[in-house]
Amino acid sequence: MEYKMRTGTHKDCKMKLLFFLVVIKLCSGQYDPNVKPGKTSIVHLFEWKWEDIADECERYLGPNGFGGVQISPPNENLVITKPWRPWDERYQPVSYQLCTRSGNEEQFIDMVTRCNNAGVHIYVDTVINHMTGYGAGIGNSSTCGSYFNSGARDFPAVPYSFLDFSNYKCKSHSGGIENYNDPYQVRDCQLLGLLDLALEKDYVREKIAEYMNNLINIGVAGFRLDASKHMWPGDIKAILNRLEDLNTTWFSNGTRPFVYQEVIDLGGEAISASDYFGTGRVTEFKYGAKLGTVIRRWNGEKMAYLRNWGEGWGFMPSDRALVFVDNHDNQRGHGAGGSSILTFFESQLYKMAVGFMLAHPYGFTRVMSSYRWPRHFADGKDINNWMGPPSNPDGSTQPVTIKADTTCGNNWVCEHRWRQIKNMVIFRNVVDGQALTNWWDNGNNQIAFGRGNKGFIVFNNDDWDLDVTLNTGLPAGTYCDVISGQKQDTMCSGKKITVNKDSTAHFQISNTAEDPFVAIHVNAKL
Ligand code: QV4
Ligand code: CA
Repeated sequence: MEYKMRTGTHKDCKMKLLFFLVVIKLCSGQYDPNVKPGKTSIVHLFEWKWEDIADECERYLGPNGFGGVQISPPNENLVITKPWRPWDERYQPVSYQLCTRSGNEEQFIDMVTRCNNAGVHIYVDTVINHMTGYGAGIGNSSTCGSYFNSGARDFPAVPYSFLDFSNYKCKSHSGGIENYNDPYQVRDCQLLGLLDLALEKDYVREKIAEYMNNLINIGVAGFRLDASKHMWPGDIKAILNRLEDLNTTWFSNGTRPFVYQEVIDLGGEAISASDYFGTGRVTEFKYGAKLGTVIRRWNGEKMAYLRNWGEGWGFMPSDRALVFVDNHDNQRGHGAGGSSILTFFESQLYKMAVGFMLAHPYGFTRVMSSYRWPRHFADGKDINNWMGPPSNPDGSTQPVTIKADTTCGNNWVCEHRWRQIKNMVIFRNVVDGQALTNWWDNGNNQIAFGRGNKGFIVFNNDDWDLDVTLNTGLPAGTYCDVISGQKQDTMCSGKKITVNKDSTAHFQISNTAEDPFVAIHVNAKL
C-alpha cells in the first residue's frame, strides 16, 4: 500500500525503495510539510510584501511557533487597472521572473533567507496551469514590464508561443470550461478565460520546472499548486519529477518539496480530490464549509456532532489533507464554499472555528491572515470582493505596521496575531502527536476534548452557561487559560483552571463571554 501510493513521486524512488526502507521517507517528502520539528501550522500572509514577511518571521512567527508562510504568487503578472489593481491580477502570469507588487528577486531572496534562518519556511503559491487571460491585450502592462500579446498567445519573457497552449485539445464550444462534469474540459479548456498551458509538452514542463527549481534553490520548502483540478495528475507528476531536492543550507539531504494541490471537491463532480493523492496533499474544502455550518448552527448542526470530525464526516484521509477555516477566495465569495464560510468579519465565531481546527488532530493546518476591505453586498454578492491590498495612490502595497498592542495597522487584519489564534497555534505544537481523548458533549453545542495528557479545550456555543466538571487527562496543577489571557512568567493574565489529582477540573463558561471557550496545556501550567 505505502509502496503503491508513493511510487513515481520521484525519479529514483522506485529503485531505491527496493533496497532501503529508510528511503521511503525521502521519497514521500511531498506529503511531509517540511516544517521544523515541533511546529505544526503555516499561515497565509495574503498579499504581504516580501520585506514585511521577512520582518514578521523574525519578530513574530519564529518566536511564536509558526512553521511557515504561504506567500502570494511571486512571479510576474498582468497589471490590471480596471478595476484598480485587484488582488486576482496575481493569478494572471506573464512570466516566471520574480517581480510583483510584493517585491523583486533580491527582496524575495532576502525574505526566504531570513525566514529560514528564523526557522520559518516559505511555501509558494504556484500558478502553472495558465498564463494571463486571452483578452488581456498587447504590451508591457506587467509587473516587471515584460512584453506579451495574449491574443497571439505570445509570452517572449518565458518564452511561450501559441504552440505551448492547450486550446487545440479543448472540445468545448467557447474554448472555456462549460461543463465541470467533463474531466477533459476541466483540464484542457480555459479556466475563466485564462490561457491554458499544454502541460503534456516537454518544453512547457521544463519551463515550469526551471521556475520551481529556481525557487527551490533560493530555499523555499514547498508549493501550493493553484488550479490543480485543471491539470492532469500525470502532468503534475511529470513536473514534480523534474524538481530538485530542497536546498541543503536549511534542509537535510534528499528532502523533497512539500506539495499541496488546490482541488475544490465538495462532492458531485467528475473529478475528486483523491485523483491527486499520488502527487501530494490536497486542500480539503469540505472542512471550512462544514465547520462554518456547525459553528453557525445552520441546518440543525450541533457541535456535539463533531465527535467524529474528520474522515467520519466524509473527508479525505488526514495525512493527505491541508485544512483551513477560510482561504483568500472563499472569504470573499470566490471559488467554492458558499455562505457558511467564517471569516474575520465575524470574529467571535471565527475564533471558535480556528480554535477548534487547531485543537483537533485532523489534517495539516493553515491559518489565514487577511487585509480588510469595504465589503458591500448587493443582491447577495459582495461587489467590492475584487479589491486589492491596502495600497498607495501609485498602486504600491502599503507596509504592515505594528501597533503598541501588537495588532496590525493600515487595514492589515493579522488574524494570526490575535491572542486566541496565536495561542492555539502554540497549543497545537504542544499537543502534537497526542490522540484525541476524553471527549465530552452535552448533546448540543457544549463540547470538550483533550489531546492525551498535554492539552484540553472546552467550547460553549449554546445559549446558556456551561458549568461542568470534566476529566481533562492533565497532571494536577493550576493552568492558565490561553484564550482569555496567557501565561506571563509565573502570572496568568486570563482565567485560571485548577486540575485536581484525579485529572478533573471544573469549567464555567458564560454564553455571553467575549470568547466562549477555554484552552489549557502543559506549557501554560503555572
Ligand atoms: C472573465 C469571464 C470569463 C471569460 C473571461 C474572458 O468570467 O467567463 O472567459 O473573462 O477573458 C478574473 C475574473 C474573471 C475573468 C478572469 C479572466 O474574476 O471574471 O473571466 O479574471 O480575465 C482568481 C479569481 C478569479 C480571477 C482569476 C484571474 O478568483 O475571479 O478571474 O484569479 O485573475 C475554480 C477553480 C479554482 C479557482 C477558483 C477561483 O477550480 O482553481 O475557481 N481557484 C484558484 C485561485 C484563485 C484564482 C485561480 C484559481 C486562477 O485560488 O484565486 O482565481 O488562477 O473553482
Ligand atoms: Ca489546464
